Amino acid sequence: MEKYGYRFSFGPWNIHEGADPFGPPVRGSQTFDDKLGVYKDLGFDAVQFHDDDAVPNLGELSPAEIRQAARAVRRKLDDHGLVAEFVAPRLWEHPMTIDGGYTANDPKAREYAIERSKRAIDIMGELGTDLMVLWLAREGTYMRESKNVVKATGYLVEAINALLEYGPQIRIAIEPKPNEPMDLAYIPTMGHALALGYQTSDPARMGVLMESAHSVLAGLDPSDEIGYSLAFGKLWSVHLNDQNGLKFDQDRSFGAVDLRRAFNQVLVLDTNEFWKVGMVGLDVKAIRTQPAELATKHLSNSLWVFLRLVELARSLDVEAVTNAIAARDYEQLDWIILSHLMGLD
Ligand code: GLO
Ligand code: MG
Repeated sequence: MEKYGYRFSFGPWNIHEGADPFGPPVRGSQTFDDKLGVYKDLGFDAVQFHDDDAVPNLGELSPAEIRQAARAVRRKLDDHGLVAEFVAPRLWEHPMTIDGGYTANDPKAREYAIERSKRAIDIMGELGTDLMVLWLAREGTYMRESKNVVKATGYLVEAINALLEYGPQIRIAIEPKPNEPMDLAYIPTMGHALALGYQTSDPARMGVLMESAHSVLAGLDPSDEIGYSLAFGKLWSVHLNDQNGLKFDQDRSFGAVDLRRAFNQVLVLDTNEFWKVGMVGLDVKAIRTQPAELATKHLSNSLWVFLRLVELARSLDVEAVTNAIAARDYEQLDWIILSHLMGLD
């Protein structure tokens, strides 16, 4: 398979049991080891981790034991010829993070969130990755008046500074999302994430991860969100997927809803040589009704769509595009793109 220099990743949560807020699992669960076994067959190179994907019982272990458990996971990765792309502290399930992690009103909860994130940095060291991803799931409000946004923003900067100091080698990529689980998230877009990074003690080690569905939920265009952060040299990873309008976060297969929107994401990534900078993460979920034995097709389909769109990006008639733009013939530009996507040119 020609991969044009791109490396692909996903997380264990992308092979899932299909539970949603209104119903139980519809597929049996697979062990982490089972999941590791399918990465290469599906064409993937790297694993994305939550801290507890790597060390499930980390709450019961000492820091030394957590490191030891992470070392065992590293050996499994090595055995499969895989690497870790990033580790993300899961700050949205534990009772101490019920009201948010870094921005909780309770100082003990904020301390828990920072300490837990330090353990994630320990795990990163053992797994051999310098990248931490912060999806700030509960850093926001269900009720606007319940937190002080000015204070909360300060808490976010303080927490990140503490992590940058604890891990002098690490880089942190913020994954913005405007809502879900919260009504209103504090860091909803690339612009918010970038600005926060520049406010920390070491802006050079602060970047972003763009997820297509999150950009759509924010009412923004994913390719512009990608391009904006690329312009600052700050796009360090992506979660490509698709999203059918403003509703629950769907994590549909890449390109499944809007192929042209997917093409534009690939076009901006590819023309800016993203393969040299970061991996292509596919944060996709099989739809709930997919039978268990077929519940990895969303991953391989997304990867294939990406690679096919790379080919289409590279074979786009740039001269025809330039001429159409020069003539301000935007109907022609529309046609060039659509006919290219439909294979008519
Ligand atoms: C949810 C997010 C989530 C993160 C993952 C890594 O909406 O997309 O899947 O990407 O937890 O931090
Ligand atoms: Mg994501």
